[in-house]
Amino acid sequence: MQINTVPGEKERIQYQKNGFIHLSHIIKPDDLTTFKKDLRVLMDELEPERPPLEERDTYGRAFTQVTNLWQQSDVVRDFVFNEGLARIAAAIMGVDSVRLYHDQALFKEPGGGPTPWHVDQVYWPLDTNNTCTLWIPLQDVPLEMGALGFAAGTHTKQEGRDLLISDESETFYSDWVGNSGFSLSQDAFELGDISIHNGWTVHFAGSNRSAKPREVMTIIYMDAETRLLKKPSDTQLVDRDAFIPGVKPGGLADTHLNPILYPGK
Ligand SMILES: O=C(O)CCC(=O)C(=O)O
Repeated sequence: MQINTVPGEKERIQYQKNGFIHLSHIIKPDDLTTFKKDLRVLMDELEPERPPLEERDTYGRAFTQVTNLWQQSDVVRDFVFNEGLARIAAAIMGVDSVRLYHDQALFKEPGGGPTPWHVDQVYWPLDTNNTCTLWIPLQDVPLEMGALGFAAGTHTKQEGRDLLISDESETFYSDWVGNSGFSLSQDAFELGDISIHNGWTVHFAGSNRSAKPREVMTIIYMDAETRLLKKPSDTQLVDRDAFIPGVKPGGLADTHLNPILYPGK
C-alpha cells in the first residue's frame, strides 16, 4: 500500500489547534476494499460470541473491538506497519519519530448504538500529549452509519479526564461541550479518507442506522520518546499490561509491541 501524502504546516497547525483533522483521499479505495475482505475473515475468527444488541450495555452496543490484530496476520501487520501512515502521524504531531501503541478494529453493526462522548487517553498510561489515532473507514461512512465527531479544542482542557467510556461520560461531555461553546465537527467519510485525533480530544460516534456494518481500522501512535506515567491509574495499568507489558512506571514505552514505525529501517 503506497501512501504519498504528507500533511504540511497548514494541516499540522489545524490539528494542533483543534485536536483532530479529517484528511481526504489518503488511501486508494481498492487497497482498502482488499484489506477489508482479509480483516473480515480474521474478525469472524476472533470476534467473541456476543449476546444480542438489546442485552448489552452502552459500551457493548457501540462496537465490537479487537486489538493488536497485527500479531494475528501478516496482512494486518503490513497495513499497521505502513511507513506512509506512520509518517502522517509523525508529521501531524510534529515529532521526529513514532511508535505503535496498538491497533484496533472497531466494527459497528447495523443497529449498533452511539459511541458515547469520551477521551481515549484516560485509559493510556502514557506520559505525553503526543499520541494520536488514525481512524480508517473500510467503506464510505455517511453520517447515519456512525461517523466520528469531535469537539474542537477540547484536547487542551482538563474537564472530565477521569471518566471512562460510559453513560456518565456521555452525559458529562454532551452537557459540557454543548454549554461551553466548542464547535462540533462530524463529517461523512468517503472510502480513502481518514481522520486523526489526539488522545485527549473529546469525541463520539453516532449510531449505525444503516443496514450495513460500519467497519473501521484504527492505528494508535505515540511519540517514540514516550515514557510511562510515574503513577498510572489501575485502569491505565490494565492497558500497560496489554500494550506495553513489563515496563515500569517512568520507563520508556519500547517493548516488542511498540516498534518504531517511522522512520522505517
Ligand atoms: O469508531 C468508533 O465508534 C469510536 C472510535 C473512537 O472513539 C476512537 O477511535 O478513539
